[in-house]
Amino acid sequence: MTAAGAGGTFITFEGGEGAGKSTQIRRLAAHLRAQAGRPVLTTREPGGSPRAEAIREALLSGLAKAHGPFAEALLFSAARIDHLDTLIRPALARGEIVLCDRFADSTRAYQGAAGGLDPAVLASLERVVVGPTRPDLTLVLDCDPELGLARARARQAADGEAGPDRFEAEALAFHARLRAAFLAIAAAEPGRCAVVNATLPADAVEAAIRAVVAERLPRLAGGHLEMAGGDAA
Ligand code: T5A
Repeated sequence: MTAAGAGGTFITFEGGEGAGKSTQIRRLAAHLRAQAGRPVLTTREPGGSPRAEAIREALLSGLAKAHGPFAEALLFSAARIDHLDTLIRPALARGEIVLCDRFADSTRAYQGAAGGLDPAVLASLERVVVGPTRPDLTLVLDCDPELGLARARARQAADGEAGPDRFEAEALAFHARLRAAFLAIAAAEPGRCAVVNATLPADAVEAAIRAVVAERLPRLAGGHLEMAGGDAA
């Protein structure tokens, strides 16, 4: 049985803005689809289900900002509850591999360490919201926040998107606290988390991620998934 408490495997990607999470999720999903021989679901937070995507709009447009970080944490949690109930847990129960772009560590880092909420309160909230559905592996993509924000800006310009969203618009000091928070989470939970140097070119980051997955979840990425007896994680 996996840490997520089901037959599937739950991998989350975390890190600051523009670290390359979306890019690397797409690449790992393609690799695992070819190697693992079972369905791979990619999803994101906030969002991933219709009701959670509606909450995402309110959060990233800045509509909820005036209510303060605790209200924002509650909204991220409400989105997470629906996402878990309607998408993640059913996929894990079917034995699928779920790759999620951000999860509960983002609440700890953004609303907690950078936003100033009491970590004990957030830990209680996380216990209620996430329950036993803990990631089997969390890949923390680490890079200098200035580099990540520049990448995010370049992508927005290329895609013709509007300016920075609610969190990208925060001061550099906020993003520096985020980086420290993600590294602290990884240091506190080394069995679950692995830090990947995201300043490298995308191909090198991809290779590093594949190496971590091969080491931590060997039967998943090794091309010879043993279905008998359940998941490898
Ligand atoms: N949030 C979220 C909270 O505050 N609390 C929570 O509980 C949760 C779940 C989500 C926001 O919500 C906050 C955090 C966020 O602020 P989002 O739009 O989903 O908003 O934000 P991000 O997850 O940060 O998404 P980004 O797209 O900004 O960053 P990614 O996914 O890390 O980066 P990616 O892959 O899109 O890459 C960005 C650009 O860089 C290039 C890509 O091609 C792309 O153009 N790139 C690289 N360039 C050079 N070298 C590399 N290695 C590169 N990798 C990617």
